[in-house]
Amino acid sequence: MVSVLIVGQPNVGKTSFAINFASYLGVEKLKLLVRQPAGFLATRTYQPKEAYKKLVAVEPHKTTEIQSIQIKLPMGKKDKKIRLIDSCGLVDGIHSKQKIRTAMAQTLDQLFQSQIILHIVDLSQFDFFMQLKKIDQELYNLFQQQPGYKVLANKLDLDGQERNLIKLKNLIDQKLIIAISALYQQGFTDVKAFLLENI
Ligand SMILES: Nc1nc2c(ncn2[C@@H]2O[C@H](COP(=O)(O)OP(=O)(O)O)[C@@H](O)[C@H]2O)c(=O)[nH]1
Ligand SMILES: [Mg+2]
Repeated sequence: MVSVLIVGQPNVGKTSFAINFASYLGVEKLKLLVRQPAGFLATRTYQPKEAYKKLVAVEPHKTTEIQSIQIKLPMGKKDKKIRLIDSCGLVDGIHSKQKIRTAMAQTLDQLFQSQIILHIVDLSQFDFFMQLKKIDQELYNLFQQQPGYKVLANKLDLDGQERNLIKLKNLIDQKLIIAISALYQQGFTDVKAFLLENI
């Protein structure tokens, strides 16, 4: 099974993308491996709406993280199974909480085991920073040559984001960018096409 890893900083929309993309691909029941607050993993079944309410957080690093969703992609007469993996947000520096440091280390491990990496950045954060954050730049430097790598420029639905998209296109190779709105399922056709080309 092909692993598709979703990475990026906290709050960029990784979980929103995972749930809404699965829903876009026709998954009605999301069977999720979810890490419980006590630390162990358990399988839970959710409808997309329910999953969204439970797992999308306004505050970063919600402890109950999705681990993975299995999805069938229609390929000709056959279906191809993929594993969509939502990861803990990566941040610059060393996080003060042990639990989050461990989760970040797991994400780094996953990075080198996944054929496809969807690196999500939040366009609306560009107002303040004008350049990629260090961790985003490092991910980009590491994986830009890899065929299964794309940068998903998220939150295109918010005001003024077209301008930030242009800024982003000046910073990194535009061929590697897909502009999306994880919330409104914008750009999902392109993401699906990219996956079909690479699995
Ligand atoms: N406007 C807008 N908000 C979004 C979008 N995607 C995510 N968000 C919001 O960003 C916040 C963080 O989303 P979440 O999926 O939990 O981010 P994660 O920490 O990367 O998993 C939530 O308040 C979401 O509703 C988007 O495409 N557009
Ligand atoms: Mg999340």
